[in-house]
Amino acid sequence: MDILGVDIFDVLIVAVWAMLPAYVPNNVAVIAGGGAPIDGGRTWNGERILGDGKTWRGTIAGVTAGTLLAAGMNAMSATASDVFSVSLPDFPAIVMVAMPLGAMLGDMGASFLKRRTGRRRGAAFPGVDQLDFVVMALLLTSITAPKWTLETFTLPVLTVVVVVTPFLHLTTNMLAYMLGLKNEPW
Ligand code: CTP
Ligand code: MG
Ligand code: K
Repeated sequence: MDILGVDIFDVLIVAVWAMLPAYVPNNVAVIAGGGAPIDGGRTWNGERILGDGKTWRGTIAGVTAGTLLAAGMNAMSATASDVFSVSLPDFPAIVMVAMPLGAMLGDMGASFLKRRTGRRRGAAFPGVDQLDFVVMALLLTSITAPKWTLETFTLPVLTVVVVVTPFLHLTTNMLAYMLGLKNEPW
């Protein structure tokens, strides 16, 4: 289906492909998380800096998984491009790290904001929860690989990312909740 001369299915495939190394880290952190919190239990104005939900183990596992995924996707981008009849991007080495690291930093930034606004661990922060990792992932790739970011995230792709990510996020978190992996369905 074409909208303004753009095939929306092609755009969707490119958007999900390009964002996958930023989507997966949060889910891996949920499975791998636990152990020492990044803030070491420290507080600021009586509230935790980040809280027990942001751990070293979850963060390192998330970034590692996202990086390995991007490497694996590079190995199969030509095949996948053939299968979907659309040109899917490779991830430059710096982007292989910047995407998952940005995603984890965005999630951490959201926790920082939650603690500053009286939201306890696990509290929902609608809007922020669904897009924090997208904003930071794209900010980090923009800084480390500006040309690649501009070429990959064209206006149609970026629009689809912003619209589709909240739905994907809500669906995966609901699934993780039903599987008993997550404490809250958001
Ligand atoms: N997790 C982790 N390290 C991270 C992110 C997540 O260990 N950097 C794990 C934690 O076990 C966390 C779970 O994944 O409880 C769910 O992640 P998230 O919903 O982001 O954390 P919350 O527990 O809801 O905490 P917050 O309110 O700070 O978002
Ligand atoms: Mg949560
Ligand atoms: K979160």
